[in-house]
Amino acid sequence: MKLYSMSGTCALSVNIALEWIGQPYELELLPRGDNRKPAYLAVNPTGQVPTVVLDDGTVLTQAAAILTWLVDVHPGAALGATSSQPLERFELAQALSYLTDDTHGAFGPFFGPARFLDEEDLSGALKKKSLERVALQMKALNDKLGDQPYMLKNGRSVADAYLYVMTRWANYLPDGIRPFPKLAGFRVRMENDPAVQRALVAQKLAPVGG
Ligand SMILES: N[C@@H](CCC(=O)N[C@@H](CS)C(=O)NCC(=O)O)C(=O)O
Repeated sequence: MKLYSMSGTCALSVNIALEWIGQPYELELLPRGDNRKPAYLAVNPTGQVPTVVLDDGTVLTQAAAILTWLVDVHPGAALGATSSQPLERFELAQALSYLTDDTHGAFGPFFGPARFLDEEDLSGALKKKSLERVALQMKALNDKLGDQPYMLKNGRSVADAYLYVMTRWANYLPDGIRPFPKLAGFRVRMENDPAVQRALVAQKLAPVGG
């Protein structure tokens, strides 16, 4: 199995999940820009990461779908609910939808204002607005986490791998993660995990602390 990623992106979540699972995998860390070159577009025409290519050539895209698939094919790793627990399964799907759509989406105009408007002089205002939405997302995630160690009440899951990436991106907020103490504690907990540390090294990233 091969994971395509770019340093600092949401594909780190899949890398963390793979480290939790502990089975061998290959990682290709694309330099920024190579994801829009023909070689990678032939693998994933959207040019986005993560992409997972299985040994038989099957191509898997979309972080939430990849993470759910990993839960299913590695039940022993206990990274989310199995299909025999419909309500737990729902909670995992709900968490991944929220993170990959609402939370990741809130960052969209901040990371790429030109995708949303042509007027360069307005991009500062758009980025500010984007971060306001991010702050609302972080507040909701902070409240949801509460005193739980992980996002789902039944324990660690692939949703935590993705939540961790979002908490790293929270550093773009003017006050960083400081206004969200539960998320700050979660981030430290994750960074104390040797599997997360291995994924960070693989992705050429440093821990960011609480
Ligand atoms: N809906 C996709 C979004 C993936 C996505 O936005 N990936 C970003 C990195 S976090 C990316 O590849 N950006 C590079 C680009 O679009 O050129 C998913 O969940 O996998």
